[in-house]
Amino acid sequence: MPWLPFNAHAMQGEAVKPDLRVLNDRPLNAETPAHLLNDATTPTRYLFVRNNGNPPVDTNPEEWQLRIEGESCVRPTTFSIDELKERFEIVSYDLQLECGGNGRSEFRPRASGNQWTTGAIGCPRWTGVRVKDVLDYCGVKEDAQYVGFLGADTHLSGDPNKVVISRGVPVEKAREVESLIAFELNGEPIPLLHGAPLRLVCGGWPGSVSGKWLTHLLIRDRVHDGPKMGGNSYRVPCAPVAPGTEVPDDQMCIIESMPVKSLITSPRSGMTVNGSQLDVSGQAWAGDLKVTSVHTSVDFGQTWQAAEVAAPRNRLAWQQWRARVHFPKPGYYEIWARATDELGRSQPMLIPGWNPKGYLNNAAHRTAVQSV
Ligand SMILES: Nc1nc2c(c(=O)[nH]1)N[C@H]1C(S)=C(S)[C@@H](COP(=O)(O)O)O[C@H]1N2
Ligand SMILES: [Mo]
Repeated sequence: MPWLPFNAHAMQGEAVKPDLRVLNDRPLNAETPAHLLNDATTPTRYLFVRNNGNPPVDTNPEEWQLRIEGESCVRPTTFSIDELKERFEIVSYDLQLECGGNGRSEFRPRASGNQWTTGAIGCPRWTGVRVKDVLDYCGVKEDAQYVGFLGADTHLSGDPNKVVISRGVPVEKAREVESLIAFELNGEPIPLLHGAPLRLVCGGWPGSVSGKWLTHLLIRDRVHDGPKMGGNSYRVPCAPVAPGTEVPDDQMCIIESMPVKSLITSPRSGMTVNGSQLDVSGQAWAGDLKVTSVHTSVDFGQTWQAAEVAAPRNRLAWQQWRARVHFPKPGYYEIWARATDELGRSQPMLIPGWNPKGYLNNAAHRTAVQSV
């Protein structure tokens, strides 16, 4: 989608993302049905949208400025987008973006917030410059701990002094070669809903660290303390708790890498299948790690078969998998898929560790088919 001078399309999620399921239209939050996530690289029209505030009105890329500063920045510097492009190497990666609250709708007691089912995930192609190169140019002091972001979106309250969200990542994550200050999504200027004209992308971590409408990177001498870094936001109990427990603030830990997870993207749930065999495919990802295997079951987990799993297109990209499943006789079947990461951890079949805001639900995905 070309850059538009006004945010005319910001309030029209239906028009811009006609295939997504809208969970909230002010601000727009919309998720992708599993069967539309079959592509190796997620097309922009199928990428979920998660907005905490209102997108900025003026996102002219020619006037946009990115300011690098903070206690642990040696040479605070302001860049235009053209200067970023001229000074630093431009690179592209397929990077997974998954909302920390993906799967929230299944937690009991319920967690407040967007009731995401399975669709707050995508793996599109991002183009930009490396955060690392920009940090090196500006100088990072030895005491640096975190890189935080500020964006130009505005608070829903209308209060211009309120920051919508300002999260960040430890310096080591920011310095990974795949961590980008991106200006293109799938080869086009980033559209307004996804953070035009500039955003941070740190794949494999909760989507909330990938700041949209990026105006500032703050090199901090402490764990970044912007809005949504504390309390129950993007934090989970450091030790497991019983569902419904009120957890003291000092016992909550910041979510880092997302856990292993997978989706069945074909067949679409509810299909009728002719014959006794079916080709099944999907995506699997494991935060900072690789997926080493995916298994499928059509007998409610009594037996499992190994699927074929492709290599990721690059680190932090999801992996396509496929399998041929067999139905012993006509009838109703559920296809279950379960991925395992490099450390041997696989997806639970049931909802994992309850937490106050309903993050990190990586329970296995299931689809239903009728074999005739
Ligand atoms: N400035 C800003 N950045 C933001 C957000 C936001 O509301 N404002 N939402 C975050 C969250 S919670 C997620 S999951 C991702 C969603 O990115 P997308 O809308 O491009 O899919 O952006 C993150 N970056
Ligand atoms: Mo998110």
